[in-house]
This record gives sequence, C-alpha cells and structure tokens, in this order.
Amino acid sequence: MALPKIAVLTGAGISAGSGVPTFRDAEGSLWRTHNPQELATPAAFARNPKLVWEFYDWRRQRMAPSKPNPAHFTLAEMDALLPDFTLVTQNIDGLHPLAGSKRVLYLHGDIWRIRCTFCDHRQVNRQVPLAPLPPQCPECGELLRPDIVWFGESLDWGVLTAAAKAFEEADIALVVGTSAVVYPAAQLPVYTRRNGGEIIEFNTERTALSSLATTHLGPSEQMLPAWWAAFKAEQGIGTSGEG
Ligand code: BJW
Ligand code: ZN
Repeated sequence: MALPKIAVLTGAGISAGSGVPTFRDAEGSLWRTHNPQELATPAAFARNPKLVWEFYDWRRQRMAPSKPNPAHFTLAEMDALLPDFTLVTQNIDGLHPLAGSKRVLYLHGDIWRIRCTFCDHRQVNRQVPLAPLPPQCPECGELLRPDIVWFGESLDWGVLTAAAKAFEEADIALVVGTSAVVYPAAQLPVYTRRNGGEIIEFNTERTALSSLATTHLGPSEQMLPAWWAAFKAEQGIGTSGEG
C-alpha cells in the first residue's frame, strides 16, 4: 500500500511552544496590543516606514533567540521520510528550516529576508537590532522593507498554486496552530475535505476549521509528535522489514 499523501498548514501556534507570540488568541498576543491596520499594511508603511520598521525590528529581536520545538522537528522528520509531503507555512519566523525542513512553501514571506521597495534588490538579513531604521537599498538608495505579505497584498502566485495543488491531492491535511481566519491560507484545507480527504487539527482551541476536522488534538508541541509516532507504527514506517 502506498503511503497517504500529507499536506500540512502551520500557523503561529506551532511556534507558541518556542516562545514566539501568536497574533490573535491569548491576552497580550500581538494584535491585542498593536493595531495591524497601523503596522502590517502597505499604507502604514507608506505613511510611517520608521514606525513599521521599529515594530518589525522589535519582533526580530524577540524571535532571534527562539529555537524549534518538537512539533517543528516532527515536520522535518516527515519531510525526510514521506515521499508525498508538503509543508505550507504562514509563519515568517524561520523555525521550520532551522528544524531541518527542506521543502517549505512560505505563504506570508520571511522576516529574515528584506527587499527593496523600488528595484529587484533582495537580501537575507539576520542583523538584530537593525540600524539605522528605516534601512536603505545599497543599490538604488530607496527604502528597504521586510519581505513579508501584508494585509491587502497578493501572495506569491506560484507558491499559492503549489500549496493549493498539494491540499487538493492530499489524503490527510494536518492543520497546526492556526486560527484559520486569514485568507487565502484558511481555504487550503477545505480543498482536501472537498476531495474526500480528512483534516486533523492541532490547536489548543476550536477554530473556524474545527467543524470540518475529523480529529481535533491539543497543543502541537505534544500532540504532533504523538500523532506521528502512532502514524509511523500504523504504516510500518521506520520498522525493520518495511517494503
Ligand atoms: C496553539 C498553541 C499550541 C496557541 N499548539 N495551537 C476573504 C474573506 C475575508 C477577507 C479576505 C478574504 N480574502 C482576502 C481577505 C483579506 C485578508 C484577510 O484574510 N483578512 C482576514 C483577517 C479577514 N487577506 C489578505 O489581505 C491577504 N492577501 C490577499 O488576499 O491578497 C489578495 C487581495 C488583494 C487585495 C485585496 C483583497 C485581496 C494577505 C494576508 C497576509 C497576512 N499577513 C499576516 C502578517 C504577516 C507579517 C507579520 O507577521 O507581521 O500574516 S497577518 C497574520 O495572520 C500573519 C499570520 O501568518 C496570519 C495567520 O495567523 P495565524 O498563524 O493563524 O495565527 P493566530 O494568532 O491567528 O492563531 C494562532 C492559533 O494557534 C490560535 O488558534 C491558537 O489557539 C493556536 N495555538 N498555542 C497549537 N501550543
Ligand atoms: Zn533598490
């Protein structure tokens, strides 16, 4: 029997166990204290690039010491062992590659990448804190911006298409640590369900997708490794004499 095809959508909750704050759930999560309309939109950046950069520089400083947790490492192992596996993340924190995931589709970009608002200049930049703010393009002198997707901006079309295809074809969609309120990301697991596949949700709370899920499991740093161990045993992955 061929192994089931698995597609995974991760959100901020998978990194909660690594100390990275989420956006919407708990008291003190980011959007409770910071108005996204003032900080995570192209209009906000046009109005006050220094303020927006200070917000992202502060978040980079908070994220820099974070380490992947067992949920990130589990997904890296799945990437290595499963022939038909796609990891799609909304996260910009860089913890999936740090855990060893090789094939990752980044829907909302990467906070450790910076790009020019005018020319094609792009750079990987891990400097914390970043100075001076706002940074300027070394090639044309215009403003640099975080290489992330703000509200009202389009996602990369190639990335989104590849993600949609993976979820359409998947037998199992794992939905890990996302409130599933931001589109188009939240739509992806719906494709799996529509095509007869199942959704397994890992979240500490119920979400907009819970009613479509066949199974709901708790905190991802505990329950994802547990689910994967059971799945491997059931499928005979990693046992001697496997075919
Ligand atoms: C745990 C846990 C533990 C805790 N274990 N779990 C259709 C309908 C309505 C609106 C729209 C629509 N289509 C488009 C829109 C507009 C908009 C949108 O979706 N708005 C909604 C808010 C309504 N979408 C867009 O603008 C997108 N662009 C777009 O569609 O382009 C086309 C277009 C162009 C022009 C006009 C219209 C359309 C772009 C969206 C970009 C999102 N960007 C952000 C910011 C990135 C940069 C930054 O970080 O600053 O991405 S927003 C923010 O939310 C971030 C996240 O990736 C994203 C998703 O959040 P996530 O990951 O789900 O986090 P939380 O905090 O919400 O949830 C955490 C969960 O974890 C909770 O459920 C906890 O319970 C759980 N949890 N601990 C497991 N231990
Ligand atoms: Zn430039």
